[in-house]
Amino acid sequence: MGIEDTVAKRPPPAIVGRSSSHFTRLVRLFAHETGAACRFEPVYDLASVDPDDYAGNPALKMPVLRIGGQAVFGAENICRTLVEQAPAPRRVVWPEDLRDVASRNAQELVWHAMQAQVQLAFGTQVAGLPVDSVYFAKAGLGLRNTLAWLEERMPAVLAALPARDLSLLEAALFCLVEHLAFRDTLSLAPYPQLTGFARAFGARPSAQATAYAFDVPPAR
Ligand SMILES: N[C@@H](CCC(=O)N[C@@H](CS)C(=O)NCC(=O)O)C(=O)O
Repeated sequence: MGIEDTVAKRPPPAIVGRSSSHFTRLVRLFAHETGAACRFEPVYDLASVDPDDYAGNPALKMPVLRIGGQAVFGAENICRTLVEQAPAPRRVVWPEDLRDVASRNAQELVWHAMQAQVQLAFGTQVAGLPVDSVYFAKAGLGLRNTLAWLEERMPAVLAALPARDLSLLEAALFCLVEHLAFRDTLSLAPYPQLTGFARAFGARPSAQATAYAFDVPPAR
């Protein structure tokens, strides 16, 4: 059997994650934007401690991209892999292309807010731990402070971004803001700039094709 036959027999790339997860949505959005035909494999049980349920990720985290017999762990790694393998080049602004402190801080804070969402949702909703613990109270306050920071500075940061088809910063911010609404984490009323940005970004076909939803396991 020749190498072409081996490659031809490889399964198409698959994104392993959850339709309700913002990190997963980020990579699904990039897959759509880059024209990558990826299957989707839902992780139904968030409490599973079997790495096989996370495509072999020892951290027991998603998303994971199965591609060419390998597993790529983590949203940013996966986005980079999808762009590298895209049939047509896309101009993407990556974190290392951010040239000023405000935009670099914005990227850091968007990642932070996404992680805080995971902390709050996993801790209080999945694990059922007390919401009034200082662990969650501090995370909630840090999240609101972060959103206020982004609300004030994001318009100038976005205006200063280089020419692009897509930036990781904008795509991640969109997934964050829509996720806050989807999970009803807090009122978005104090953040009109952020919700306005999400409304505009949400018109992209990639955003419309990746709406949040809860995956339902097949009936046995
Ligand atoms: N650094 C990881 C973080 C991914 C992450 O936190 N994913 C969440 C879902 S949105 C997860 O795996 N949650 C399950 C858990 O925390 O146990 C990435 O960038 O992909």
